[in-house]
Amino acid sequence: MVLGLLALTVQVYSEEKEDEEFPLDLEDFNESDEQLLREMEEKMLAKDIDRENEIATKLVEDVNNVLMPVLEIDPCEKMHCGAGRVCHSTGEEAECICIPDCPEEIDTRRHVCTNKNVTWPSDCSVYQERCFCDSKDKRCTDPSNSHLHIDYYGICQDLPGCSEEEKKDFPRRMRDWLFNVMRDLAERDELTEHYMQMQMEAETNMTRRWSNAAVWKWCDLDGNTDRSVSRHELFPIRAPLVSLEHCIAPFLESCDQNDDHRITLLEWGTCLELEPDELNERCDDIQKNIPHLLG
Ligand SMILES: [Ca+2]
Ligand SMILES: [Ca+2]
Repeated sequence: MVLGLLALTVQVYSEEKEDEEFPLDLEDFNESDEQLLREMEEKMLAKDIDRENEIATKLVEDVNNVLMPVLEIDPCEKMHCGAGRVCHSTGEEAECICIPDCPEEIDTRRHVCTNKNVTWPSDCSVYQERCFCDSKDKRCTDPSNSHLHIDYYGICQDLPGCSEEEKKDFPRRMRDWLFNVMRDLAERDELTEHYMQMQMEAETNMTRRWSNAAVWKWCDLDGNTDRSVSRHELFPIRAPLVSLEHCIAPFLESCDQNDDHRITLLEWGTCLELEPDELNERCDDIQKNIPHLLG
């Protein structure tokens, strides 16, 4: 869903060209950029759905285990393999193995630039290589690649710097952007009830306009719900945008004010130039809701 930020913004932008306050420089975007980001968004959304399905499956299992014994199950059905891995079953046993083949990506926007500043043909190929090197597979091309990760999408390039003036203006553009993305998701009915209410509040209460969107995005990024956003958790907002919006990387760096590699809600609010007392930690945690579902 996070990857949709830009795609959504593009869509809103095309509908609201007269809005001069609109953030991010998207004039250079064409339909195929939009299509690409939309697909990336769907990929992320699918991951969210997977997580929800996992929880739902677990609930059903718990109920079924009480009511009836477990019938024959595909051993891979319950396996969740990490990036670059797939489940492989041999009868009753299941294990995660390195993905044998990655789909070929011809579109250079789907290539990725790694932390070693080397362009790889796809995200899949990076995760596959890491898996090979992690598991000492002879297909690993360089043992140090067990720490390989994606820096950003697109081929490696000299990224233009973010000028002082742009840096100064960026928090405002980011606030606008987050608000517009949240509004767009609400219109498409893609927010949970909890965030839908926060969005409505943002529409009607000027003091909540920016802060609710900021809180929503921070909660959304905090995948493991430990109430801080790690560098890893910034990936969905950073990697697809770095080559398109050159101020996003320095902006995100500046958010971790105490340099402990985690962004607290207060730090997030501060770098978006919001007042601390406007920030209430109002995350909607699916996990936290489970006890209620069970009654
Ligand atoms: Ca976290
Ligand atoms: Ca910090």
